[in-house]
This record gives sequence, C-alpha cells and structure tokens, in this order.
Amino acid sequence: SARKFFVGGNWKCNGSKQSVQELCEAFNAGKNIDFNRVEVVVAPPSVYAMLTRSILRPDFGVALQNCWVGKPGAFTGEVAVEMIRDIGLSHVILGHSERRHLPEIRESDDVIGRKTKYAIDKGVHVILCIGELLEEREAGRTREVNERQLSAVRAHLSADDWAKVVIAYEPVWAIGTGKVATAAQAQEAHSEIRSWIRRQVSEACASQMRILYGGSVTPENCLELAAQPDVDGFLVGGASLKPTFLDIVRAYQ
Ligand code: G2H
Repeated sequence: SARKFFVGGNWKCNGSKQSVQELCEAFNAGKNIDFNRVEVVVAPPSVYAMLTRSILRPDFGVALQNCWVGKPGAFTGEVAVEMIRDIGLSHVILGHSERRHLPEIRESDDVIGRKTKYAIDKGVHVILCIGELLEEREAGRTREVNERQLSAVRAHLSADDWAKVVIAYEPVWAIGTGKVATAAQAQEAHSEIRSWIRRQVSEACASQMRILYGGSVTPENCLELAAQPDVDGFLVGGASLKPTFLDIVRAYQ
C-alpha cells in the first residue's frame, strides 16, 4: 500500500538506566532498515525518556506512554505535552488499554479524546490505542466498542487533525497474554476501523491512516499479520524490550 509501515515499541513500566542503555545500543547497531519504508518509535517510561533520546539513533522516534490533558500547572505527578516537545520527542501513546481498564487508572473515552486534541494542537503526534475486552468480543460487540472509542476522539478533532494520528488496534484479550489475534481477526477489525474513518472523517483520511495491530506481536508471528492489506504496522510491548524487536521493524519487507 502507499502507507508507510509504522512500528512502535511500548516498553510500559519496565527497565532501568542500565537496560535502557543496553537496548538502545543494540538498536543503534541494527542494519538494513529502510526508513523510506518504515517509521520506528519507542516509548520508554517517562523518567527514562531523555536518556533514551540522548542515546538512541536519531532515525528512531521517541514517545511517552501518556500525557496530561492540558497546559502545565498545578497537576502533581503529571507530564505535560509541552514537556514532551521540549525534550525532542515526536509522539505520545494515548488510550492504551492498561490506562483505560486498570482499576487504579480507569481513563475515560472522553479524557482520551481531549488528550489527543491537546497533543495534536501542540504538534505531538498521537498513537491512539483502541480495542475490545474478551467479553465484548464474545458478545459480538468488537466493532461497536472500537467505534465508540473512536467517536469519543472524533468529538474533539477536526478532519485535518486525524493526519497526526496513528491508530493501534489492540484487542485486550491479546495483550501480554501470548494469545495473538489471527491474521483474519486483525484484518477484519482493521478493515472495519478504516471503513469507520471513511464514513466519519473522509476518504482521503481513511486511505492514508496507518492502523497498527498490537497484542502479543513477536518476530515469529509478525509477517503473517503484516501481509494483511489493512495492517500497516505494529505496536509491540514485551517483544520491544529485546534486540529482536528489529526483526518486527523489518516486517515491511
Ligand atoms: C499491547 C502490546 C503493546 P504486548 O499492549 O502495546 O503489548 O505486545 O506485550 O501484548
């Protein structure tokens, strides 16, 4: 397709100064990555973001995994989009299922929409995660849940804003469980998401939107998924903490 493949690495709440250093050095040594064909972004825990940015090859972007919803100020414990820009990061992951569903966090669809708008307005690209729970899939509600989560973001965005968004479809039952979606399940959901964008935003936006698959992606299962027409890349968790993440980056080939 005309869409440039996109691979994100979501390190979640893992690592240390030492492991960040070692992983960045392993990535820096990686050869045979055609950046005309793939965009790569890794998301360390926020306290390691400056360290990561200073060590990591400049042809890899760096993201945070969350941000505050508005301007900097009296918001104890939060990190503002302005700070993400200030330290030279390109992206922020928003709406990850762990932030939506962990009882300690429970971020709402609307807050995720507001965060997405604020980040885009400040020039930070958004990796927007959506996806259904196992019980929702089993009840035949996958499409409805994805569309509800997308609609909550659409309520805050202009049509042009969507050009700064990459969507990551992450079925919650496939996250960190080793239970990857089949290529057919991924393709079906991705094609429904693209069709929603075609109807609710525009044809041009739908044809350009990168829709990533996330959930137990590995070097072993990535090629079959990447071969699906509406799978434009990956958001990788556990497997992005190893040097073999680069084999997933090369899945565009
Ligand atoms: C889904 C994914 C990365 P994992 O959360 O966002 O994690 O690859 O470990 O399932």
